[in-house]
Amino acid sequence: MTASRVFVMVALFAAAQASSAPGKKGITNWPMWGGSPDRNMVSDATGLPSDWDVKTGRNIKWVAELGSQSYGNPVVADGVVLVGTNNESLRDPKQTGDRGVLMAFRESNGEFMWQATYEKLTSGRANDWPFQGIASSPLMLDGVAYFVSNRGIVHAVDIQGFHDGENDGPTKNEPLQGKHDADVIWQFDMMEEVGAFPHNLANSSPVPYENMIYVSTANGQDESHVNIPSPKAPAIIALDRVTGELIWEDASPGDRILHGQWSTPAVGAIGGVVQVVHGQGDGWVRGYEAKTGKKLWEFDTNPKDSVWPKTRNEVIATPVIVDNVVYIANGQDPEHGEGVGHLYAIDATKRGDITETGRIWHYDGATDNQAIRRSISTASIKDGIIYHPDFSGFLHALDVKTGKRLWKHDMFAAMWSSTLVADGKVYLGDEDGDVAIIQPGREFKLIKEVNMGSSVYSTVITANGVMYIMTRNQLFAIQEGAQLNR
Ligand SMILES: [Ca+2]
Ligand SMILES: [Ca+2]
Repeated sequence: MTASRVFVMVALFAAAQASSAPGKKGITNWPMWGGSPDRNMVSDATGLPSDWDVKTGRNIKWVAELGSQSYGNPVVADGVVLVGTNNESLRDPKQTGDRGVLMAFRESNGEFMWQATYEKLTSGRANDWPFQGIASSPLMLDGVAYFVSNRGIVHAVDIQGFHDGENDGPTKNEPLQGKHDADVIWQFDMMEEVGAFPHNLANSSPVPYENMIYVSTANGQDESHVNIPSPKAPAIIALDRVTGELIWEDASPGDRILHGQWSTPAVGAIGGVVQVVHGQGDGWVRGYEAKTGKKLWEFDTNPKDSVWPKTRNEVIATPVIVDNVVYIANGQDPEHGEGVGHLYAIDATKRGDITETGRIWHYDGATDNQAIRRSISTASIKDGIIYHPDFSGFLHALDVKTGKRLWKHDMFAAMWSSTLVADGKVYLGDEDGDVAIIQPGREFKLIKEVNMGSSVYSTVITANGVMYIMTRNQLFAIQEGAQLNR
């Protein structure tokens, strides 16, 4: 990565953002969780398959082997695909044991390029759950990938690694500098620098605006599930993406964190103000002025009479911003099982406590047993319809203006993943490894269901005409007309 290339990429990204209006997304790159800062899980890609076969290799372009558990959703830019996984598919005998791993593959053929690996924290499952690997979906921007490791460290690394023949800085003293090692640019340790105490695992997916990236700290309870060791540590931070320096932070949840903080932030222009919107560990969603970190509004996603953990939930899902409205569901750690959930449309042009004033609609699992259950999934909004999965295995399609249910589909398996709406199809994977392909619209119609042979906790993405689906242990590149010889 050279300086001149950075400037070219900055200009290109500015142009891409200016035209980030619907119509371009996912046709070329998919450089972050949700494909764009608004996190809306839609793509305008065309020519995507509605059928493939992992056994015969029909419509499969390539397959890459991952660890045994993979939660860092794929992203694609600059000819490189990045995923987060664990170290159970050992690629370097010098880097053994339980580690979080970020793997880079060549987009064209799935060839392994490089990896960044991180030993587990010695504090164990309180901060860094065994074998969970890297759960952050990276942000790829201007030749740099930003992600959060299992050690609660925000890393900036060169997307091309050492394949460009340069050690990019400021960090130049990497202990491993082989072709298959990561070229680190900078790192920011959230435990050391802002006192964050990640509960079970740090997982945030960074989101950009201008010179900044925004990251959730995962700050939460200790293993007692009673004590919050670091109530003054921020829930969200803004870092300078060139230097890695802290620009602003906010610790609104304080000692009211219910459990952990695993929601990832979104960015969008709302009523003329660019906001960062973040679901936090006290069950509230908050909007900040992106530039300054000034808190603009806050919204409680739980009824006032709800009680943790039975009926009161945290926010793990990512907020989605479309036309000045924020869409968010609440839920709980999958370890807590099923329960009632809540899905909201929030008018984020309002200010202050907008729990009442900002509520456009509320799709309520507490009063309507047909409505949403606890959810950790992110919405897709397209053509006046919001598609939203829940952890109990139901996909809900609602009118986006009224919040009224159009249909509900039972996948008969837990869902950690989110929908992708693209090319006249809704793609959705579940814990049984089934990927449903559904016709978008006001009436339910199943086109096809394909089994991937292993659980799908990831969300389907698209880039350059290819779909990517990550199972627990493999990454599939899926393309109409491709044939993988097996
Ligand atoms: Ca380099
Ligand atoms: Ca370096």
